[in-house]
Amino acid sequence: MDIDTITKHSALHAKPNGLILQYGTAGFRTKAEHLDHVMFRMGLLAVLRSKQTKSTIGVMVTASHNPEEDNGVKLVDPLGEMLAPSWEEHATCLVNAEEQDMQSVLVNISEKEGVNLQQDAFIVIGRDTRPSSEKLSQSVIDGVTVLGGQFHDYGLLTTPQLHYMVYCRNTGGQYGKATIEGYYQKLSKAFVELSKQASCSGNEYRSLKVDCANGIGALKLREMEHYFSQGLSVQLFNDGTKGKLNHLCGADFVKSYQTSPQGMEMESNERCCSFDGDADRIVYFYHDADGHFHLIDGDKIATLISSFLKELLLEIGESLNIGVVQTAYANGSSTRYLEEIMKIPVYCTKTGVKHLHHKAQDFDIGVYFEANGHGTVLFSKAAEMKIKQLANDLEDKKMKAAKLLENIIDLFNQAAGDAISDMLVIEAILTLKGWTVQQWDAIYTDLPNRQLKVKEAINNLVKKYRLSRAFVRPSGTEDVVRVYAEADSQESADNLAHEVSLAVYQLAGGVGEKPQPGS
Ligand code: G16
Repeated sequence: MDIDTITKHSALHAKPNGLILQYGTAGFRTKAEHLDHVMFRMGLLAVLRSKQTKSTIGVMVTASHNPEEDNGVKLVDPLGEMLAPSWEEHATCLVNAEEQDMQSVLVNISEKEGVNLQQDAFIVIGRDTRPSSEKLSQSVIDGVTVLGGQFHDYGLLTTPQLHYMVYCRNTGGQYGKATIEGYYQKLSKAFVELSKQASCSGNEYRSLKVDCANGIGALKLREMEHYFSQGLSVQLFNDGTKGKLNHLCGADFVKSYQTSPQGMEMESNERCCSFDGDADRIVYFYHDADGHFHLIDGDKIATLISSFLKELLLEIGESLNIGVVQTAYANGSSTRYLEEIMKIPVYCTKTGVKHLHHKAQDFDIGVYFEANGHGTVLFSKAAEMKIKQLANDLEDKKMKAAKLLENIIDLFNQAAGDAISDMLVIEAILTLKGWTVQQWDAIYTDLPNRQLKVKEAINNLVKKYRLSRAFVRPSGTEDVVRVYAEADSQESADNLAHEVSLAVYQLAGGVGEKPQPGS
């Protein structure tokens, strides 16, 4: 470690005085102008992690669903998962170190983690479309090179695409080719196969409206659409040519305010979906003939997918174990439906895909989705091999079901929740089932619920309402506290959410303010 060079470069990325940041739910996030030192230091940390794991590590510059003025950084571990918790602590320590302490913090981390400093390091970098992202990714590169790491800068990517690249590179290309072309080809080949299987059953070519949150999803979907256009035609809105990133649009807006995004033309009963700013979340929605808005969130996505997978397993007579992982934000109706009607076990983890991903690895087939639309499905190696073998060995209907499963496995991005991949999976399942969005929505009825953002702490008034739950937790990505409430009617859910918010404000000695869309 050449401390003089590190110190010299670090001075060019000086830490603002007194600024303390935490590695939150999904990395560091704050106003972009406060992040230069964070990026440089995460470049350094990525090199240490790469040397320790003898693997490629990913650094994604994005603040996902946050406003355009924010930015952030997520580190990606060798198998495409989120950074290990012990390294999150190192990240927080390094980012908050004063200049004069940088050397000792770096040495401490290396010693504690047994990093061989002579080992080669390789880092891959991606960034979203925020105006600040390009410069910040240069600061990451500065950190990587100053510690002698090699790197490949993929430039503009969705977050899940970077996770995919890391996974491919560390599995010797077995998972796929670590290029954007490789990603498009893998997913679209599986999707086109599924579309062919659907059309054999008489189901048709479809079209879908996509709200891209004015983010990277639009760019990448445009690049990719001709690969799968034989099975699906997409019409993009909020593609970044006019509007501001995540402003009054995108999955987080649609889910939080339970309303359609601005800038999208919708006919009644038309199937629409929204991505978030870095395209790792997706929610669906439509307006019915009476103009009522219907949200189909991550819970209903998990239900559609897990029910479909279970049906296929029953058809081929296989008893692979399948589980669904949710968080406390999951609507009570979805949990009841999965457990009581589908007889699929459901597990609850803390918020943050890293927790859900980890739990999902306990199953042959682990389906995980946060209600906000962030999720994917993990297949154990043994389950994948079994399904591939069955697709060869079985005959007739059973073989067809096994082949469907085989293609569905390839269509999921098993490294991370991925809006593009999830969209193609959902479209394939709906087409194969011959279902409309209304039929999907009707699987169960969501308990009315409300999620608010407030500035301070906690109380709950749950006992006053039927079928009610409420909780409050600090966000790990925004400077807010989130309030969630559900009850037997929308009016009760709204009242409960507001009463809880009010209690929080009173405890904090503040004055309540009802958040408005876009505030
Ligand atoms: C990130 C995490 C998600 C989490 C979301 C909100 O999503 O990856 O797991 O649900 O933040 O977290 P919080 O409630 O702590 O603010 P994204 O899409 O913003 O990266």
